[in-house]
Amino acid sequence: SRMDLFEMIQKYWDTLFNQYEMALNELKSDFQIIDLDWKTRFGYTPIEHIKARIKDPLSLLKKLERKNIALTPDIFYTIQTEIFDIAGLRIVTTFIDDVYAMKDHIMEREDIRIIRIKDYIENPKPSGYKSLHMVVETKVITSTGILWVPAEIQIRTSSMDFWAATEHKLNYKYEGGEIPEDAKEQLVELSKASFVWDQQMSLLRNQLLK
Ligand code: 0O2
Repeated sequence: SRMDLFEMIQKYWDTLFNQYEMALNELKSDFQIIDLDWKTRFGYTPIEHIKARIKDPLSLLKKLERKNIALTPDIFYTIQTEIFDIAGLRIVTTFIDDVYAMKDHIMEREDIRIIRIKDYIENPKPSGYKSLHMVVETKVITSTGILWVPAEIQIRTSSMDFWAATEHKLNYKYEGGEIPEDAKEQLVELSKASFVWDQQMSLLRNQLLK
């Protein structure tokens, strides 16, 4: 049953949790270094802030249900091979170009392998959600050898982040139920409006850099 599975997830959580915690420490530190490096080298860093999180068990359970993953005893193997966002890093940048500069940087790193990239800036979700998602494996060196641990890196501008954080809270209020159609439409409009800020800021940046 759902409850049995939830208990099982909690039991195995510590075992699973460790490698994701290691991966997150690694990723967090990687981008703090990049932030410092770009600041000192160019007097400018594209990073506004970085946020790291481990997916909580309830959110994992919901995702398993959403993906119709069978609740069999090999579930912990399945989790490791099917769910890539247990370790999550969010990088919030100043300008749209910075999102792609970060992406290019990540693609060049030897300690990060790219599994797949989803560009919800080019192709926003029906909700209006915009962000660049990179599913990666990050290199972790342990006492017994090298581990490549899956993680999801979300890269977006402050304006996209403001929209996503607020939309998430509004949706949370309606958890279980669907938020009204009219509210959904307003959120899509707000997403478009917030993108105008990003575009205008980019134009201004280009003018000033000339
Ligand atoms: P939380 O709280 O971040 O853990 P896949 O992993 O590709 O098989 P999925 O889950 O559809 O399938 O991947 P996707 O859509 O690339 O990324 C999901 C994550 O993106 C979500 O994580 C959110 O963080 C974010 N996201 C996606 N769509 C929206 C949206 O409409 N609004 C907001 N605010 N965020 C969104 P989780 O697991 O839902 O939650």
